[in-house]
Amino acid sequence: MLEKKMLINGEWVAAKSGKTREIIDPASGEILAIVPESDSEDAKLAIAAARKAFDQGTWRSTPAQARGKLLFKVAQAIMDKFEMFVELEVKDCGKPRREAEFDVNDAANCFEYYGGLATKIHGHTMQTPDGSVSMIVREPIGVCGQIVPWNYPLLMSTWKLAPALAAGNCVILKPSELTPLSALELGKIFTEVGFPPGVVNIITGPGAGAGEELSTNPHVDKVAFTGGTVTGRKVMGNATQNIKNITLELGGKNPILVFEDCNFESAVDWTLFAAFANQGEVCSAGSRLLVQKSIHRKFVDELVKRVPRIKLGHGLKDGVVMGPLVSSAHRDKVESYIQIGIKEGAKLLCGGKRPSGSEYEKGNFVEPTIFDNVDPKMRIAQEEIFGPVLAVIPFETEEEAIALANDTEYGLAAGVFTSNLTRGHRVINQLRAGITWINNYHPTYNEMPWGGYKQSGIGRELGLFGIEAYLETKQINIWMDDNPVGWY
Ligand code: TXE
Repeated sequence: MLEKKMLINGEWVAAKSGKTREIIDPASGEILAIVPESDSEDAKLAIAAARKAFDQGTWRSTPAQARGKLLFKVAQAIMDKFEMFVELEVKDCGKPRREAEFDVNDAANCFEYYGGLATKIHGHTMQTPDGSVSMIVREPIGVCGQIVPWNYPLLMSTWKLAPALAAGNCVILKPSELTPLSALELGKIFTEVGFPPGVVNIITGPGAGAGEELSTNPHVDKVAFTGGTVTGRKVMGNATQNIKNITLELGGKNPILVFEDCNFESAVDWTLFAAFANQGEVCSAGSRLLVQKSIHRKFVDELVKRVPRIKLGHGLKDGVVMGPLVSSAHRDKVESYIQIGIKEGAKLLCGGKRPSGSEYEKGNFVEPTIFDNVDPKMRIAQEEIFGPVLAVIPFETEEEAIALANDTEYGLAAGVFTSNLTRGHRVINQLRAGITWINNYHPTYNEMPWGGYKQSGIGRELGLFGIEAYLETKQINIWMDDNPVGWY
């Protein structure tokens, strides 16, 4: 079994307390590795290392071109270790191989994208009424605490690290305590390609302790968090103590709006993908299907008919397209929501239970589940389940669909299916969501901003917005007249 260390100030170290945690393959129950269980003391050391690296200026004064080139090297190194990262992501968090392959490619592309953007950070000059020369320059924010979840361990780490480093910040990344392995492998790459010590620190361990230190410590200038809304609220509360810059990417209860004039085949396909990709453990998962009454029956029948095509199993096995949930605790949560749905009176059309068979006995599997006749006020229609559970709500009119779509505390993502693009656009314009799709669902691009309205978060990741989130803005005014101003 592999015993891992974490990365602080360019050194691979154990937790000061000596505590460790077993990392488990959620499909097989196999112990994959043992990692340090850091606490606030370790986090303080990592913060001090990042602070020193930032204040000494080595990284932020490294020419942008050189910073960009190092990020290109990270991208290349990820591709050189492609198969290792794919297997690690599958084993660590339970996703199917083809989704892990997408993630690893996307992570490399993201480092490349921000490597390119490093040289495009620039300010402005402004004309002023008194003839002084006024400039606006962009600078890194400083020390950034970055806290990421377990559903896309490599990709979420990348979305945080790549823009922050391109902008010249120094970082402490804390992966989820459940899935730290790909982040530690990324750490190796950072040291191999030549990042100076302290610029990237990676600490493993739980939110209480290490995570809280990152969001409260006064030497951290920014905290960037992806995770559940409940935890996000805590992180935000902690960060207010010293007015940290903050980015939050939180949960969702995202609607898929299917109109009677949709391309039926395509809408069915995308709906299944929206709901069940990555076992539904996706912040942007389409977890509420709003379908027009005239096609409701036919549409739902077709979904149910196709569900058996979703083969569950260990993500490395041929043909498997859905893995287990990340932990037994999380499966308990998802199963409790299924029971809530049944008690609330929703009609269980398929799934709702664990698959039978010896290959599933040691894993946290739950069958793809569809509830029909869901009342919009039910908990399964309002709360984020974060598993393979789709709630179907029929509607009559466009106005009703829009009202239903907006009727949750979340505002992350939404999809609309219609052959009438005018309608599609009209509907999207009225949806309170940051990521939207017409006639597709889920495609994401490193070049496009990612984030939500309402309680789905604050700020945006990716694209130009993603680098903005890691930059300060300074004005410099240069007086151009040698004569004394003569004010007094
Ligand atoms: O995530 P948490 P959990 C949702 C989903 C899920 C629920 C709980 O609904 O069921 O959240 O999942 C760190 N201070 N999402 O408990 O707690 C933690 O160590 C600082 C949505 O696993 O949000 C991990 O690194 N950090 C989601 C990270 O926060 C703290 C992805 C996320 O954990 C902390 C995952 C604290 N007090 C879950 N407590 C999405 N939006 O993609 C925990 N952490």
